[in-house]
Amino acid sequence: MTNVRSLIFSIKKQFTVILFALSNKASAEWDDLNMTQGATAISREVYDLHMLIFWICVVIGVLVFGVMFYSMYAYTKKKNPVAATFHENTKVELAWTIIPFLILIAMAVPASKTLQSIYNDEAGDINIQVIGHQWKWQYRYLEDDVNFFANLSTDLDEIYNKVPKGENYLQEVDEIVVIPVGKKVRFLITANDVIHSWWVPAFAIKQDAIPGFINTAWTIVDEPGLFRGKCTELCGKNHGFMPIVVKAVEQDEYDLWIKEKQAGAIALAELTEKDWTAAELVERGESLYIKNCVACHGPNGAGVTGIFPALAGSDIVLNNKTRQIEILMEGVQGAAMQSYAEQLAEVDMAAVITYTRRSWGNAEKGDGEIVVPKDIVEYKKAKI
Ligand code: HEC
Ligand SMILES: [Cu+2]
Repeated sequence: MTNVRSLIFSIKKQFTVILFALSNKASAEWDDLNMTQGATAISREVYDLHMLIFWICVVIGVLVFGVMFYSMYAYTKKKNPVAATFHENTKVELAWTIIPFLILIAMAVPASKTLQSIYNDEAGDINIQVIGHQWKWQYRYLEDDVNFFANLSTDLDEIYNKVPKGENYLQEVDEIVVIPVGKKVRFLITANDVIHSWWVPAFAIKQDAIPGFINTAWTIVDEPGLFRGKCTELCGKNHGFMPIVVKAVEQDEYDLWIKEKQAGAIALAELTEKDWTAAELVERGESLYIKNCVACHGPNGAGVTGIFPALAGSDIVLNNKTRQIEILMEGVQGAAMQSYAEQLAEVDMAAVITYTRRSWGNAEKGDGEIVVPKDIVEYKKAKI
């Protein structure tokens, strides 16, 4: 008995606390609970639709519950001992069929209009191919020949709770997608391995990325700004680790960015010609390893037993340079080990391979040979 009483008491107390908290919430905080308005005409349309339907539901709710509570109050057995009988009342039944039907149609009309504009797949002023990989996004600017991968840039120490988590924890990447404001940007979304989904709430874009299919989405952003999103299709171990960051900038800033990207690609190609020492390659390779390989092979090259092989002490990494290059260039069919041929320039490919051959005691145990960019160039030539 006392248990029940104390339970009721604690429920009452919590209820009062909740009511108190609710009544004190500023309206700005209420906005936090609602869907965002986003940054584009479409996203605002979606928001308005959401509010419209929400209020229709509120009105219906108030009416239905109003009638219900009123009846419960006004027609108690005491006040109204003999119940009315209106079984199979045709008029009432027609009314409660036709009225909801009309309400549904009325809601479907504006919703379909918005959906239609969302599904417009005509070419944009700028067309960007978006490719989902386990677990990163690749972006190809089709007109400008710019191509890069965006990897999660959150520090591993934050992820493993060794240091406090930063403001944009798991929402930050090393390469931001830049687009100009006021231009129609079309995204051609697909995937390389499993199904992913490209979601940027501020643009009201949420589109599945499916291997072998190209789904489109588009946006016109009005104002410069930084927008964050994430993969929203459960795609494996690091599904929560492939965020999206898009920056909308003025046209001249965009043009500059494209030029820089193109110049960067040329500079990278030139680095291939340089004579590299082992130390230089290892230095360059470390950050590339952390960015591209750590998710599976681990920070110390120890891998995950039974799933991802250790690179520390691996026979291939110790003694079989040729096979190692082949694995990195082609991937391993049917395994999570993908091809890095497109993701890493020759110099970076050589650097990351050399890094694994020289780290974690591998240099002492194996043949210690390094891989230089020319090896990769030659591998590519032999393939053609
Ligand atoms: C998504 C997980 C994943 C990522 C990321 C990844 N690998 Fe792998 N890697 C694997 C798997 C799984 C295998 C085993 C493939 C097989 O033989 O079945 C493998 C095999 C290898 C092997 C052969 C090792 C052996 O002893 O068989 C090397 C070398 C290697 N990976 C290097 C790398 C490098 C370098 C990177 C980064 C550029 C990288 N991997 C990124 C999953 C991954
Ligand atoms: Cu994904």
